[in-house]
Amino acid sequence: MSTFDLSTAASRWRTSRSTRVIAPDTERTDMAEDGSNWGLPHSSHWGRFRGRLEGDRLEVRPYPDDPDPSPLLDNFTDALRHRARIARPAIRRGWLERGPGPDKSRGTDTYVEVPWDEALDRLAAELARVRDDHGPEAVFGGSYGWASAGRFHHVQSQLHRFLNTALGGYVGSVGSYSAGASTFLLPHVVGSFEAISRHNITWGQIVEHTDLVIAFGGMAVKNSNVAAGGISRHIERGSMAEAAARGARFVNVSPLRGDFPPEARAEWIAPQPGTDTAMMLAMMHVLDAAGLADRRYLETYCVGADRLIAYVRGEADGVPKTPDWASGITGLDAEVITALSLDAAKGRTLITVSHSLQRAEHGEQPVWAGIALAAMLGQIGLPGAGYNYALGSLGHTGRVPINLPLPTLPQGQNGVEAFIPCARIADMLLNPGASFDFNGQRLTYPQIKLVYWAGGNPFHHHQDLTRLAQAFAGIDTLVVQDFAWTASARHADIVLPATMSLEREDIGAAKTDLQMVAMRALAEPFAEARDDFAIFQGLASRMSCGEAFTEGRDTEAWLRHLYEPTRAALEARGLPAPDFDVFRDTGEVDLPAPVDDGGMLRKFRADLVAHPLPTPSGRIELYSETIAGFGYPDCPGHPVWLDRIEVPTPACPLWLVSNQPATRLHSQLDFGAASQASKRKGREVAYLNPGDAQDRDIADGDLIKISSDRGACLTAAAITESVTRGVVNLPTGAWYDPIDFDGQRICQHGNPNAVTRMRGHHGSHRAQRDNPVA
Ligand SMILES: Nc1nc2c(c(=O)[nH]1)N[C@H]1C(S)=C(S)[C@@H](COP(=O)(O)OP(=O)(O)OC[C@H]3O[C@@H](n4cnc5c(=O)[nH]c(N)nc54)[C@H](O)[C@@H]3O)O[C@H]1N2
Ligand SMILES: Nc1nc2c(c(=O)[nH]1)N[C@H]1C(S)=C(S)[C@@H](COP(=O)(O)OP(=O)(O)OC[C@H]3O[C@@H](n4cnc5c(=O)[nH]c(N)nc54)[C@H](O)[C@@H]3O)O[C@H]1N2
Ligand SMILES: [Mo]
Repeated sequence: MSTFDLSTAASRWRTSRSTRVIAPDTERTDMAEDGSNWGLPHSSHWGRFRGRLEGDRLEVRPYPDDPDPSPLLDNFTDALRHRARIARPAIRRGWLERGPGPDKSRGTDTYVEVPWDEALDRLAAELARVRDDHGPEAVFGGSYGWASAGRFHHVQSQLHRFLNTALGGYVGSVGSYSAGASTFLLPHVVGSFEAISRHNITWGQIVEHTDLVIAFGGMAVKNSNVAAGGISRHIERGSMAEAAARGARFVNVSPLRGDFPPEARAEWIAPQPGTDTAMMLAMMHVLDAAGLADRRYLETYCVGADRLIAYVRGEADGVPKTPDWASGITGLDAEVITALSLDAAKGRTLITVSHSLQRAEHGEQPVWAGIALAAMLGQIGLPGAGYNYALGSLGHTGRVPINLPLPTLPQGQNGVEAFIPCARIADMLLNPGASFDFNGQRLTYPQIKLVYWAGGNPFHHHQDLTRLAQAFAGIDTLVVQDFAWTASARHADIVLPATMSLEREDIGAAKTDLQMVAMRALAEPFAEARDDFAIFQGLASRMSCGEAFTEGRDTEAWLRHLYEPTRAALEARGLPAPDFDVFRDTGEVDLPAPVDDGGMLRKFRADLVAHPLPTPSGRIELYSETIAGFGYPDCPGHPVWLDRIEVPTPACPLWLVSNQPATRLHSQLDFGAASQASKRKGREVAYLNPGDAQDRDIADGDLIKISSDRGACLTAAAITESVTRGVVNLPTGAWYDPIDFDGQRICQHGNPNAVTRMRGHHGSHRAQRDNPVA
């Protein structure tokens, strides 16, 4: 047994090394003639590639047919043998010495490495203890997170299957941090999240038809770079360039200029964060006053337009929602709002609202108001026009999903009924037995003793991390299974080293990708790391359910088994349907491109009697009796302007925008080359406007502290005109590295969730990430 102190781990992994990703055109010149026998195929959420091991480094070449490969591929190059990897199972000293139980030293304790057999024996015994003493409803296995692209080793599926088999179930979670409010709002108002965000407007329609795209929250290609399960071709930048060349106009409504690629030649309108609903209501006011609201569309296809228009005119509350009124809230010139509204009525206009807007306070409102604005323009259901929720937020949008079975690991039956919306993790742990509202239901928080996290990083993704640490201090046992010593691993009692996807065989697939990819093992597992499947197999056999968990299959047998439904479906359609060995040898199989038919909203426009929407009225609900019936003061029956609960004050005068990082996927591979190259002196960079910098005597490159009532973090300052006045932009994902400083717990690496606010919400739930800071 050896011991080591992880308090120094954070500085150890922060070393950057130089690497390169070979560009696609360089690639073809030194490859074999057909380009196919260099390295082995693999895939990730940020793109397909081939890889070849050169010593400890992985040489990576993007998929040659990808027109715009992601810079994130660079993060793989030095990852395999990086010292941030977990080498052996490790147990927190306090847990080893004192046994399971509440413990405030989670996050500051040291670890003892143990052999696999000992780690699995102890964990199996602890799982059995909690099950037998408290039942499976004392185990939280929601385990929110992105994990890796491979569909068999998808670790949440593996974990859920294991917990169902060994315990009879677990407390799970619903929803996502991505779309916590919109996922539950959209079905009440217009239709499912999939129908409105996915099978709707495509990039092809925009290239061909759209005159004006008004994108609330922008369409940053750094975001659409990414799609869960994989993405073979990044078409977003090229599509925007093509549309712009035809004369399409893009308007970037965002605090950051960089939320569109330069190729789109977007105009930039920057309202203060959290005020978009006021801008949208004022746009409705302009259309109504100018007689440009499409009365026929509103009366035929919508319900509740009159009530909403009465509110817009001020008949309901005495406040007409004019551009002047919105100017005072958004900080925009009234003329800018008026001109944009009039332009929107001139041609084919598409309104989009990104995920980011609904992740803030009153996040239902801009999603719903965006629909209302598009309904007033009367174009919902036309090619390239109307409304598409979150188009451009991920690589899944703007593409029609494939209607074909894809590999998925069966998870079995969960016998536990209790669940939480995923962002309620800290609320649940701190308030067992308390009741809370969710989407019209009243639910109760269960009493959790053991949390098992695999494939997600709560000390990255949750808000108010000081409070999250307090929540985890109260449970008996925290298990984290990951390939790297993340902040979550450093708070865990039992840490199990998993392989990276690069070290195992798998199948990459996504509903919005036209190829399924054989992900080949490119390297031997690091140190004693084991595949997630093998870890659960080891636990299941100790808990007398090994056979039920594996069904007698090893990895190879599972891959063949999971491939078969797709192959059979291809064959049934008379398409090339190679058997598994051919698929693995060639590295890919083509899936049939679905028809771009505009989906549900197009059909609804063509015939609303034959194709009503799945809402109570069958129409678009600009007023919803269902939502009004919930009686939530912060989400009444139609979209309204509700001010932010925390507004800038003299003590916290700036607004923090903690958006998705351009150089990694969330916190994954933060130690990788692309991510490290974006840091300054090992710290995450915060961007601010020259005016705001000057007011505070901040020079480019200075070390700055960002703080709120909840906590603080240290970052390097970068000064840029691309951030609007009053806003500081600190992308998320820097590994949380807290120290005690001046009586405060602060993150010395620049994780914005050290300062962000967490607020659950009646109608849905959300993790708020925009709030005032000093
Ligand atoms: N302030 C702020 N906070 C945010 C956001 C924001 O914009 N601002 N965005 C939110 C959103 S939308 C999301 S989706 C979340 C993302 O939150 P997460 O999905 O939790 O973030 P990731 O960093 O992707 O975490 C994945 C973890 O899984 C590990 N992993 C990867 N592959 C494997 C595997 O094969 N096996 C095992 N065992 N582990 C693996 C990785 O090392 C990593 O630690 O963050 C949310 N939090
Ligand atoms: N490279 C990379 N790409 C990713 C991810 C990643 O981690 N890295 N994560 C993926 C995931 S899981 C998701 S869910 C999506 C998330 O997709 P989004 O939530 O759309 O992504 P963000 O980058 O947080 O936000 C987009 C932009 O919205 C702007 N914004 C913030 N607040 C406001 C506001 O109040 N009003 C307006 N008008 N604009 C505002 C910010 O300037 C921000 O850059 O991204 C995906 N893509
Ligand atoms: Mo997300």
